[in-house]
Amino acid sequence: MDAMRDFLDSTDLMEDGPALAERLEHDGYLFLRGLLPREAVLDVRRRLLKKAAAGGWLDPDHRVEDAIANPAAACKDPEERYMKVFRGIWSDEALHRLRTLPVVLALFERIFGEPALVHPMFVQRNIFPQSESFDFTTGAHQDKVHIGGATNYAMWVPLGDCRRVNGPLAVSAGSNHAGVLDTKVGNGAGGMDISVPIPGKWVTGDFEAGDALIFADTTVHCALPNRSALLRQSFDARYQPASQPTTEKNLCTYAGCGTWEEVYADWSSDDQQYYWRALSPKIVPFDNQYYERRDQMAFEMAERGDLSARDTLLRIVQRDPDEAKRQRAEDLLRDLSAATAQRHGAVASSAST
Ligand SMILES: O=C(O)CCC(=O)C(=O)O
Repeated sequence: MDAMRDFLDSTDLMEDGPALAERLEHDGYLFLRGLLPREAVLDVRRRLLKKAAAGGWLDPDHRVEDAIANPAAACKDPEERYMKVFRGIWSDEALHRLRTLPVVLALFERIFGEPALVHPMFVQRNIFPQSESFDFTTGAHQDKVHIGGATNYAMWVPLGDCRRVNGPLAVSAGSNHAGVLDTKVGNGAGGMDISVPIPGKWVTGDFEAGDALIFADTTVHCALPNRSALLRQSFDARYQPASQPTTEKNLCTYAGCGTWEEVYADWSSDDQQYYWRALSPKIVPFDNQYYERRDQMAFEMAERGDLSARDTLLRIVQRDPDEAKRQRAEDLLRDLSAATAQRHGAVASSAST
């Protein structure tokens, strides 16, 4: 990957729906400064950092608002120690409301020329600093294989200022024209990275709280490594024309976060709960071929003792509806752990002789 250039700033087009739509189609992304009110984003940042601190994710020797990560607590989705803290974060009422702010809905309505369906399912990310023993940098991938349905667009928003050193997102401009590219097992978010040369030109930038990056479901994107001491927090939500079909999984809660009733249990108001039902979204089946291929690759890797299959196996255990597959993944995880323990034992005994 060459040194990355800065995003093309589309803020000056913000009010011009057709011009935004044309640029989004051409480059595969839009970088918009100050789309969301900075104070609203910072408020959510404060709320989520409090939950992260309560879960032990932040260094207790620093102020919570400094967001300095506790390296000893470094963990990642979908590990259970991550999920234990994450469930409370994902259900945060103010976080959910950021995705559906009137300014955001109006922007997508201008781009689509019709009302937008905001997928109820969205991702909130907590990326611990990269270290020798920990790395959860998002690899280069496309969202279409994960989201399915009609063409949809992600909005990626950092919860606070996010400089290059903090690990913001990067996109390959123009890669949206290449269709769905071949994939391999990946270890970052999503667990499915591109396995072939990536078309387009990589761009990234420094974000301030309130800035947003919008990109198509075939636009290849990745994150820069988090080379700072801070926990990088962000969310990515998806939008599509309300007349177009989506898949059932986009109407569900985030995997491992319980039912909508459980998510809404602590909300202060029921305003906007189940908002999508009024739009009666059209549902089409999810195309599972990409996950099936990834999972078969992960099984074969694990059978060869390749530890990099671990995150995919964890995802299968947590998310796959097929019990036989879940069982196979659990058995392989057990074998990998036993092999790792044996290797550590052998290293320790050779060091002591
Ligand atoms: O925040 C990240 O590291 C990954 C985000 C991402 O892959 C997405 O928005 O689709």
